[in-house]
Amino acid sequence: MNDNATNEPVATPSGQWIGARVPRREDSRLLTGSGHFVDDIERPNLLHAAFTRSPLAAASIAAIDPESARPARGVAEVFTGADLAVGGLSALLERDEFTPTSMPILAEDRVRYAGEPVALALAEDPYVAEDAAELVGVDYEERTAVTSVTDALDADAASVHEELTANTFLDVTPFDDDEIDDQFSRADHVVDLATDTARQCALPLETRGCLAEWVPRDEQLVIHISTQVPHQVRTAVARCTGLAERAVRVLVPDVGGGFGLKCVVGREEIAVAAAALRLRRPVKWVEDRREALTASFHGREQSYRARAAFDSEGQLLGLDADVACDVGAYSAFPFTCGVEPLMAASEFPGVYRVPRYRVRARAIATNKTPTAPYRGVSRPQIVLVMERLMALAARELGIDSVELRRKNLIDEFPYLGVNGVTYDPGTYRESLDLCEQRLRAEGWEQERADSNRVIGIGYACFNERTAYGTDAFAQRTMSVVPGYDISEVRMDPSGTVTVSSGTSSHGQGHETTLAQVAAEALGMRPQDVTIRQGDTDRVSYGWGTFGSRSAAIGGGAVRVAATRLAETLCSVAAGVLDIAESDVALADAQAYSQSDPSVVVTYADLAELSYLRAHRLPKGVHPGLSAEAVFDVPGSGTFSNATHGVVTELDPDTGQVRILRYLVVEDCGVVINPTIVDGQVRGGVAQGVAGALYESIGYDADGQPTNANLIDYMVPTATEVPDVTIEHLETPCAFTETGAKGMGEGGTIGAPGAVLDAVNDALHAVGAPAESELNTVPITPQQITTALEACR
Ligand code: MCN
Repeated sequence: MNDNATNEPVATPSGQWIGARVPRREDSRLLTGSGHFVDDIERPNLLHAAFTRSPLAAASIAAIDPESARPARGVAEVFTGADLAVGGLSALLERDEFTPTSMPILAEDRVRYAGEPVALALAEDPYVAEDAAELVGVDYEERTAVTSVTDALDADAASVHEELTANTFLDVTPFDDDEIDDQFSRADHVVDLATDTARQCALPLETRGCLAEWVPRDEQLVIHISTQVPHQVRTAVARCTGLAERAVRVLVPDVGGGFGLKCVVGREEIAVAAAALRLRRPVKWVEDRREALTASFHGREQSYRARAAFDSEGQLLGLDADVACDVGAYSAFPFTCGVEPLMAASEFPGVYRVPRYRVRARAIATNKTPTAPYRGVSRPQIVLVMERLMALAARELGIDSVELRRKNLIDEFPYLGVNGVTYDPGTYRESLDLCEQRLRAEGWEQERADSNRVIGIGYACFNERTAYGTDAFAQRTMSVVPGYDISEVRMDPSGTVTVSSGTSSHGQGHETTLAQVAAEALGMRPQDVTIRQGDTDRVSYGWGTFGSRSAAIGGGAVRVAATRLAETLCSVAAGVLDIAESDVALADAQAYSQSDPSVVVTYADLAELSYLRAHRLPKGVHPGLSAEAVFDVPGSGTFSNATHGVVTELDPDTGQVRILRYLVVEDCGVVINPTIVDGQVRGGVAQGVAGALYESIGYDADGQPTNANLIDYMVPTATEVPDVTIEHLETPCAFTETGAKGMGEGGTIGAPGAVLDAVNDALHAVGAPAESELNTVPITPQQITTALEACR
């Protein structure tokens, strides 16, 4: 609840800040045009950067001639890869099944996707820079492009990288079982499925961009960048340029979304940093939308061959899958091209008890844009596949598909999965029960029976592993291992607090939620706490924001540091008030005696004493009020869970899928800010619906992008995105400081599976034959009209 007149935050009825609907502090500046993004930064003497990009998907470079561009009027410099002479980016997995390759900052002898940067042109006028980039002469010798997994695995396929065998970066079978084939041959029911999901672009509203400048006074290369991972940008720039990390400072202004695409480091960003270092002039680059669609990172293009075995009662006996991910031309730093296959392999069993499991997962190279983690990373696909297998099995067994799911849900916690993962307690059954109960009560089945409308009701049950700590990431075998995070909490002489965090909000509202966490621990108001992120000089290291980690891990570090500062405040107050430390309590920005609440000192007085009149501090108490903490989550991380329930209506004339109802019942442990969590769920569902019904990046047989604009790449608008009703269940996490689990990806994870299930339920209800049901996304209007015609 908030006081509407002032928009002042109001605590929960029990006086807590955790759980309060504190209005997003960042919104007042973002909604009034006062946000400050990379492109708002200006510098005297600024050069604009534009990249010469390969028009071909696969070619050898016979020659690059920057001289054709250098003399052009207004051109300051043109760099080729050889001129820039910086090291490439290597994103490695330390396992035998992975073949390392390097991504040069500017291509020199080969190009491997249309849009790959080959040269960098710089000019004071951005249009001159664009023209100069076009003038760079590049002599290409076209090669055969490999544009699909099927092509890539063909025995006669051209090779994307000479180092790779069969165009395969990674081929792992992390879970195998000698008995699984026997199990399948003995099973009463086996269902199988072949499915593909389309390539998508995460498409943040703000494209990538950076401004790099050498600051002589600090002897630092300062990079202002739209990123999710400031410290990893620092590491990458330092490694490529040979600078010490101390000599690189990364600053993150407001960021207009990332969705995973900005949690890897782009080669363009390194090139801009290297150019600024070389020229000792500020250089800015802001990606245009076509570049964003062709040369930024993609995700989600995966093929599954999967089968599931059941006994006569519908108990799941085994799961067997082959996952091939089209990861494009390079392995992105730091997450590597293994991120999708490894996520799919480790998380596939999801919310179900799977006694036997085998999975093969591959990262296949093609002459297409490289991929990066995109919100949900493989989980939208594995949930879609699992839920589809459940629906197919239910049909074969002749039982209700919700009943079949319920029968197989994990219902005892902690549960050690066949995948070696420990699942902490959640509400797998309760969320399904509530979701089903709500939709049934709304009478959709009756509506369907009483009308000619082609209505379907679909569900997806899933969990979302969040708060991957160091242990969980170490399993991935990346050569850099994310996990922990660091926070510093500091009270200034006026008694207000600044928190520095290694996390990096880019739309999630951390300025609000992390302030709530600190305020709760310190006994003060969140509006008196300022959150600072995105400055690598403030925190010794941090892993930024991805993988739904910031509430659980970043919030953990904030909570521990704030609690330490609270302890210091107690000991200073005990000396000042001349009472026992155990008698001191903190509330409303005051320290007081519990035995006599009239004995009180304000934080402002304590802070003034601590900094400005330190000679009057009690003996043994040091001046200054600050504390630092590192927080990590052990083991497998923590799992939030949800059930999505969707009602769709199919239009037999146009093939349109209309979403009539979208219900999410979710459990992310203790909710720090329900308004923000609801916003995250809604945004996530919008992106999941985009994957289910609309978005698909196209390439032709030569590897040319076919829809790199926002007319042909169909991003859903407010008209297509449904209203989402959200119900919360709350199972506090036992090993995060606040009891919160992460949830930032869940909306995206559940939506494709739930929408597909609802569409197939509608087709089934009007008697479409089993073979007319759909298995792939996005679902197209043509598929719907064809399937409906099959029942006429
Ligand atoms: N939260 C909460 N209570 C909880 C859990 C979360 O109040 N129990 C709040 C958090 O404090 C935070 C937000 O919800 O303000 C999301 O928290 P969390 O689940 O920890 O996720 P992260 O903050 O680490 O964000 C990452 C996640 C991911 S992986 C992607 S991708 C994503 C997303 O968040 N990209 C986004 N949400 C996005 N939202 C916007 N606007 N833009 C993006 O690019």
